[in-house]
Amino acid sequence: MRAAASATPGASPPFVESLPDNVQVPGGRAVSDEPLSDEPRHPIQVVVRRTGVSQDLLRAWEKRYAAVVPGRTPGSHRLYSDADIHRLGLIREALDGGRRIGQVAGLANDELAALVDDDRREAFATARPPLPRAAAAASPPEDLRVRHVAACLAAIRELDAPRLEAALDEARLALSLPHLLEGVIGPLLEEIGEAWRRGELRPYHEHMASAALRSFLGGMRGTFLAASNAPLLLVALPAGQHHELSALMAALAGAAEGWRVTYLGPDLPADDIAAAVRQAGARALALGIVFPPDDPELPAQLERLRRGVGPELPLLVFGGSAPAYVAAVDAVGAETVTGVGPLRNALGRLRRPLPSLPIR
Ligand code: B12
Repeated sequence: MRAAASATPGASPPFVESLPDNVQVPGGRAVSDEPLSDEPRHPIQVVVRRTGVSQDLLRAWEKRYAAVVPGRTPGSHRLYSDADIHRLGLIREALDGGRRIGQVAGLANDELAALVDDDRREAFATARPPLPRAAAAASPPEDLRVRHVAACLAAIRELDAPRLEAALDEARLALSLPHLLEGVIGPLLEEIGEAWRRGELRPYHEHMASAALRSFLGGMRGTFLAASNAPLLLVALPAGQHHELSALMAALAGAAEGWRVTYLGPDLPADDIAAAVRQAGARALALGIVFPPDDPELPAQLERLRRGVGPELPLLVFGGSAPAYVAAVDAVGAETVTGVGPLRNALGRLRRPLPSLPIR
């Protein structure tokens, strides 16, 4: 069995990479000709890394849908087989293709593989390139997405935090991470903002929602385990910037991409962010600029930050107000990432070593 070359969580394209060497994958075939061992030998951390599915989601899939039934160690720790990992990869890819966990969790492997092959062939047939991560992330099934957003909004209107948490967990169970963040959380936050502006929601609704989302997103990050030698991503918001939820989404996307992530939070002066980058030896910095769009101090902060971290450090800027500072962002050689997909692509790119050029 050939180990997946870049087996960082979430980074590996559909599990093609882990198919045996003798399986040709022009359009990508999900069926494995080689019988996969049923011997339980992989702890949950390995499964998380190889499939990109978080620990919590794995447990939930087992508990609610018996998607796989792992073995147990004498200490009752879960142990998964190669066949389990293969199956979980199929399920994850089926979800990325827009299917629901309830629809696919009960299918046999060959049925699952046939579904996934169909999705690939369909993508191929319509001359659309096989779905890269970003594209897959952008389009959860509309009705499903809308239903999850509506369930969250209804709980917020009722100021019912436990119901909001349950609705968020439901969405998390049903959708892959990219779908959850870009299909539900992002649009939910925009809808909250619009309802607040229309006077339908009061600041206390926004505060309750923000608090629930902060712990939900923070909690999810803990389920991704980066390799100890994985590169470090720092995530922060400069002084005067207090809207941190997309920054928490950025931190989660970085963790799902296999980076070690340190989250510094909102409203931090440039000198402090730069000192943190130097002390921690960060390989990249993601900076949130959400509101206000007209802070006269911010361009100077970006300059100080660039001076503090040196000319080489990749600086990824995101946030609804980032476009308002485009000149200052360009001047410090920062890259604007407009969503979860573009951020993951940028992090994937930064991780891949530059190809060595032939010596002429
Ligand atoms: C939650 C929230 C709050 C919370 C913040 C809590 C917290 N800890 O973060 C609280 C209640 C504190 C708050 C306060 C205020 N808020 Co407020 N807030 C919001 C809300 C609803 C969500 C913000 C958020 O995190 N959005 C996350 C994403 C969706 O936003 P974004 O990062 O800008 O997303 C863009 C990109 O980053 C990208 N993207 C989306 N998701 C992701 C994910 C990743 C990983 C990446 C890389 C990119 C990305 O796409 C988006 C579009 O470009 C927004 C509504 C909205 N539309 O965003 C209003 C909003 C930002 N707030 C607004 C305002 C006016 C205020 C207040 C001034 C209100 C007041 N009078 O008190 C204060 C200011 C506080 C301050 N000092 O800054 C306005 C700003 C208007 C403007 N001109 O831009 C908004 C837009 C509401 C509205 N519709 O008018 N707010």
